[in-house]
Amino acid sequence: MSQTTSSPAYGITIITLVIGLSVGLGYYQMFYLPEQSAKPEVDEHILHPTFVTDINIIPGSALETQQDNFVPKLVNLQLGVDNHVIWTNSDEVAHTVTPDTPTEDSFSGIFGSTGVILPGKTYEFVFTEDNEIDYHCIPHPWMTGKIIITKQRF
Ligand SMILES: [Cu+2]
Repeated sequence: MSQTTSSPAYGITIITLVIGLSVGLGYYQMFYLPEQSAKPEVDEHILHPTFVTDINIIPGSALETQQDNFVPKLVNLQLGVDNHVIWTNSDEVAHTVTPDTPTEDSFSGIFGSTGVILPGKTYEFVFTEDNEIDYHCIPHPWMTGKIIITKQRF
């Protein structure tokens, strides 16, 4: 007889296969997949840089006639040094920090304030990748700023 379908060994093989597959699948779903979709590993120095960079939304920023609004307007950041940015709204009007084109940091997520930054409130973001971002304020599009993030130069 060449057919072994009825032999108990065949059944055991099937069971072993099924168990093996389930264990493999379980591992894939519980350990492999979450690890794949988890946030990338980012250097501690980049997550907690030496300095915080402050950008002030100065009083009167809502006025189109006023040249200064985001101060400083152009900011050069170095990863691991000063890539943690805090915008403070010192104006009496609500403003936004909105990138000209949608920008996402693979660790910190989507860049830009969700909704408005109320007077006296802040918006902060930790940049973890080199990038060049032009941003503006939605209610006052003449308010613009630029962030340039570079890797450490050593
Ligand atoms: Cu504004």
